[in-house]
Amino acid sequence: MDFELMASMMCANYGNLEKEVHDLEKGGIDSFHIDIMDGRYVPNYAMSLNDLKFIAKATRKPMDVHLMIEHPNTHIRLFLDNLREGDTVYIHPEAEYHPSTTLQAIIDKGMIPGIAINPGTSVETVMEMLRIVKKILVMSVNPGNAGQMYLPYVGRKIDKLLELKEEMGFDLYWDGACSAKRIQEFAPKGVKGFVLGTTLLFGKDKPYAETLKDIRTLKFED
Ligand code: S6P
Ligand code: MG
Repeated sequence: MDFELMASMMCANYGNLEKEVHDLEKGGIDSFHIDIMDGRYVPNYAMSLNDLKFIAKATRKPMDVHLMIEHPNTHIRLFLDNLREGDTVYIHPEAEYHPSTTLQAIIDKGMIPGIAINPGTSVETVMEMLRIVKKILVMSVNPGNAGQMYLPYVGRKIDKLLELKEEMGFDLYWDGACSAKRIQEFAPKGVKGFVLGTTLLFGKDKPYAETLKDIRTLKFED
């Protein structure tokens, strides 16, 4: 089964970030998920602009930038100027008065526009934006931290979004508490990619290449 795997770099070992990037790359990761936080939109800081710049320089793989910041339009240039065409930028629509303006700025720079949908945000409130964006990042945990528990009520929202994706023209991605079981359940339904954090990839006594191979060779029911 074909699906993308993104490494959640806030979970990486910052003692040797360059090696982390190269090990993940060698292991076959598809892109690097960068969780940018401002301590206001979410109660945490995690990664910032310098982390993004460092990782973007250390690899040719795509960046998958998840902006958990208030009013992203105010600072969107800082991020876009440090990305390459084809990289993805997600904003949280409720963090902006005019999210479609910010999405347009992302499109104008040749990057892939996305929105991240919180567990408590309903599909109906973002319906118009589904036509503008190319990617939807469904949060299956509340944004702000790694290592949280999966919120099972998100599953129904994913099913709803999967019904709309062809007509509206977007792909669906999973962020939060991603386990092998979730991939086995949701990849066959049509979720295109999964952000891997502490649940499956980081902080284990296992080389990244081995974990990634195990995920790629997971068994799926017919
Ligand atoms: C959460 C963030 C996520 C996490 C990721 C961690 O605010 O957007 O990208 O880093 O979910 O994965 P895990 O398996 O530790 O929940
Ligand atoms: Mg994220």
